Amino acid sequence: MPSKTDRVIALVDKYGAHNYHPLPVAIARAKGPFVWDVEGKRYFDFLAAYSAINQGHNHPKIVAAARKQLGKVALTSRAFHHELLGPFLQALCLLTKKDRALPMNSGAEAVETAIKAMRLWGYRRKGVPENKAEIIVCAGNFHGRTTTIVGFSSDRDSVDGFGPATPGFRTVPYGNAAALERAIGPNTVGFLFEAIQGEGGVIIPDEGWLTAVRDICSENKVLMCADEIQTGLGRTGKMFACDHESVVPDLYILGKALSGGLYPVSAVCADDEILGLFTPGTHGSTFGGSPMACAIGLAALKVILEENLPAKAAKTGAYLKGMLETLEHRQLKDVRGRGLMLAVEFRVKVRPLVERLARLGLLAKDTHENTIRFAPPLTLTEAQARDAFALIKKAVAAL
Ligand code: IF1
Repeated sequence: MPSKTDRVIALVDKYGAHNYHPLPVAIARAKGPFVWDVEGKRYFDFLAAYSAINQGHNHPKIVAAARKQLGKVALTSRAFHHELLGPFLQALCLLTKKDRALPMNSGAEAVETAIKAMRLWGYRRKGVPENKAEIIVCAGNFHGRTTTIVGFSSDRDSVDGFGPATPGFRTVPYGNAAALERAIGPNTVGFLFEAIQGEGGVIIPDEGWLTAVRDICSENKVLMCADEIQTGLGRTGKMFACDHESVVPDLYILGKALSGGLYPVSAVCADDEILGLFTPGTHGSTFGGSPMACAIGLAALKVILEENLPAKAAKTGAYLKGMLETLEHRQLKDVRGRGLMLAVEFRVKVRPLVERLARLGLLAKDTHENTIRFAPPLTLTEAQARDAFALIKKAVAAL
């Protein structure tokens, strides 16, 4: 007799495109750092939807804000005003210390918006000839799945079969300031980067790289555009990963935890010199900045600030990283990360470890076969971190 999990999976296999290879776990409900599957088994969620759930699953204050908005007005389109957009945009500008914010839905949409903003600025403010704008990106990047974005990905799986690539992008090695400086030309309008590469395997650049990037971009009139969709909003132990070097980029791209996982909410934040260039009809989105998005986004930001989640991530992350560093295994290669954006790299494929952890009651995700990332909600307590580590230790011992 097939289990309930089997039946859930069979339906997806039968009717879905197979663009994922999920673990055989069917989640039925979630709360805080935990999820329960359809069989009633509890797991630590150490992926947190790739850092969209920094506030913990179903944070009561974010759920309450969504419930309050439901039944009132969920969507007006931007053809009309509504009372929550101003406060949400104001909250984003206060948080990022930027003049303006442009709300979108998915992270990729916000990245595309930032690309359009940098090109527009290049043509209107830097005098780059029309259609000649160049944006520099990093090898090992992950910025989303649209055809333009995958066109500048260095991950073959993301690119093959989806050409032709959008022109106007140049790739430099990650973390290499000299290579960035060499790649800048008269038509370079921006540098799009992650302050820590998530999908690249939690790759942390050398101390000083962010500062060097800031100087190079300022000196060459190139916009510094930080994709903080995964690293932002407390994940790395600071509000933004750029804060580790007190560097302020020209554009912040936010997403994921901007909604606490309840709804797709993303945004680009930048000064008037950049976002002021969008005029009516030059950009938009049906759901971007909707009453529901703003109600949830406001509550999500409030929780991050009220519960001081960046500081919590720093403290609990250091505690968990300290325990991970006690792991002993001849195939263990590296423990790295900042805040609660942690990863353990092995010399062997980690999928068996991921599967064993699931059986023990902890959900995590491998990246690039040999690395397992640990990125729980930032609300994880130290006691919960200890319990979770006990499972990790047990699974590694059996590897
Ligand atoms: C998948 C990866 C993570 C992101 C950064 C933009 C986006 C993402 C730094 C786009 C999204 C997600 C997408 C999801 C899995 C996950 C992911 F494995 F794909 F690469 F987190 F590392 N910038 N990352 O991390 O945001 O459009 O998805 O809202 O595509 O499988 P999105």
